[in-house]
Amino acid sequence: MGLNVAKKIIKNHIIKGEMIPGSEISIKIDQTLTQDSTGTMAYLQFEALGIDRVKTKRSTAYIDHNILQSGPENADDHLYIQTVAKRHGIYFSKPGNGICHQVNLERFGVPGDTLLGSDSHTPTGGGIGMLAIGAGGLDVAVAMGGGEYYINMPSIVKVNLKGKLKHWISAKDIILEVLKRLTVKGGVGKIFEYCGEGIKSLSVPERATITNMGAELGATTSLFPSDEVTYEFLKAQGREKDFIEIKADSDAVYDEEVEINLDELQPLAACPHSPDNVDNITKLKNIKVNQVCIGSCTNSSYADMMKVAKILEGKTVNENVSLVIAPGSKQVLNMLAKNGALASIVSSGARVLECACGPCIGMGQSPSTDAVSLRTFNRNFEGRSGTVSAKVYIVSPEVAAASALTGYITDPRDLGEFFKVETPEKFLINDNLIVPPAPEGEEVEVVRGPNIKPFPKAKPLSDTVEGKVLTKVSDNITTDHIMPSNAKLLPYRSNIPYLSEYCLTPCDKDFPKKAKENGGGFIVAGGNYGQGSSREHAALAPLYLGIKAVLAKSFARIHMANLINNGIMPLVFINVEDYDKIDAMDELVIDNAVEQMETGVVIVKNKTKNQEYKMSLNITDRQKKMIKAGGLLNLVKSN
Ligand code: MIC
Ligand code: SF4
Repeated sequence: MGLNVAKKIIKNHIIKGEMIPGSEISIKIDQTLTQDSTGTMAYLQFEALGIDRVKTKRSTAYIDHNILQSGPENADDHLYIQTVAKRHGIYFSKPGNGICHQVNLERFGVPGDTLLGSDSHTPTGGGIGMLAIGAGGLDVAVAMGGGEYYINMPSIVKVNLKGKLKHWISAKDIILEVLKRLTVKGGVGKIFEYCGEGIKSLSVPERATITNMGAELGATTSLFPSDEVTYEFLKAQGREKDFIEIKADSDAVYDEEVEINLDELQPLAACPHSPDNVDNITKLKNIKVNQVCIGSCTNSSYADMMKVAKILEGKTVNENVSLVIAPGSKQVLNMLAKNGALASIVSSGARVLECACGPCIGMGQSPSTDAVSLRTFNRNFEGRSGTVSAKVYIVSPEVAAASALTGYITDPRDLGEFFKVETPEKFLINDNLIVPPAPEGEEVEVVRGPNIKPFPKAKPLSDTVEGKVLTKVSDNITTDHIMPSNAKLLPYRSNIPYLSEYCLTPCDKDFPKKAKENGGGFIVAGGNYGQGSSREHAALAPLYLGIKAVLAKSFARIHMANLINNGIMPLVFINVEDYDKIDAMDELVIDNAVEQMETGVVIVKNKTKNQEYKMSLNITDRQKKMIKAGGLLNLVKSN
């Protein structure tokens, strides 16, 4: 039986288990990446493992999320990351070099390699034929130390792209179409493998737009084969030696299939407040736009920026629109500066931001009250922009640039004559913002600023777990709700005590206070709890506040792993109706917790209502050991 691309890479990296969907496997990790807002924690955890040198082929620490430096906290964290990286064998990408996923694709991505990144959009690397997975910082720390990475073997979905994109329709519209069909829960436990005639006309950065937003499906990862297109991209990056061909066998078997006819695609937008709330641009045409933001790890490649520059060339941004543009990397910005496209952008009235995440993670450019903001980003969760009442639409760069000119949501097909931007034969290569690690054995002092506080460590599971339901939340709660990130909070990513004061406050402003007053307790949640970011802080802050278990209808993959890694039980309602029976402040107890946990079914007693709920703890034996030991760090150290 032939193999698909995903299975070929997994087969080459598998250490334990078998490739049977749903069963636990462990794989060897070739490369890791971290970014600054998850990186400090990941490196503190790496240090706690007591390993001197990373054991990966390449590990890179990027600074891209939090580079506003509105106080010393960011700069302190950057210095810590720079020095800890140098000390332990990790490459350091200085602020200004670009967004981790964009730079990794350009400079380090290798087809057929595995990449584990402490950022949920790590699957961007799937655009170059890597098996690239997002995870919590602790999993990445363990992988840096040479530890294998455990996942449940995903089922593999074939996404068969037929035909060719029509003029003004773009890669963004492909992934928005997938999201429209499958929703933000539709990818859990799956890998999306793109194939078919249609992939031939998609460049590596276009492919990466698609695999990047596979994260919004909740997927484990997404990927494309490594083919002629991949070779051309690597050659243009001066890295043809990194190329290997990886294509699915002609008789490859898949678990599911989705077919998309590119000829039929329309320009699309994800409407407020979810990436799967997708509609046709033609239906949204009269909506007035206040702000347009172009960039992010999804749409900030050279080709994206060139398309935008050409649309803006010789024109002026509408007087009622604030347009900001953040090229994804120094390479992209440098090329735009050299070929004059930057001049078109600037003279149109656009404001050019640093090559970083910026507004995508609420680091500035919060829209005005009730504003409509069009963004080429990947997430439009409520409040993520920093303005709770803002209405954020996710669109392609073409739609964004066209709308910035007219002041209304605009179909780019109305722009008139089409132009095509080709992948350049040679990208401008200058890696002078990558600092290599110190040679082995060389002394490096690791600098720790006062903002870096010790992270909370879980305790081994006790036999009786009891407490109150501190809050009850609904479906699709994101990690932005659990641990909000914005310009005020992002500087405190290495200070869990401070961050915990904001934990779950967008849903329940008194949550931290109640948790403290009651000495911790439980969270009750709906489906897909914890979708979005890989931030471990969404588990560490609850841990700090004494949360013992989360009772939910279902969990998002990375958040569930983060909870377990930090010794918090993710319990799933076996009878979904039980969710409705529980109220906030009910008193719950789990007797014989250790014994019950081993069986995989846990009875939670509601002392207030005199009821019992059957919960499943559908986790592997290794994860059970972790919960028992009080988290992954305790387990790894005891091994
Ligand atoms: C995001 O897009 O939500 C982030 C910010 O990049 C996060 C990482 C973080 O919270 O630091 C992610 O995607 O994992
Ligand atoms: Fe940065 Fe936004 Fe990409 Fe997250 S989604 S890595 S915040 S650009």
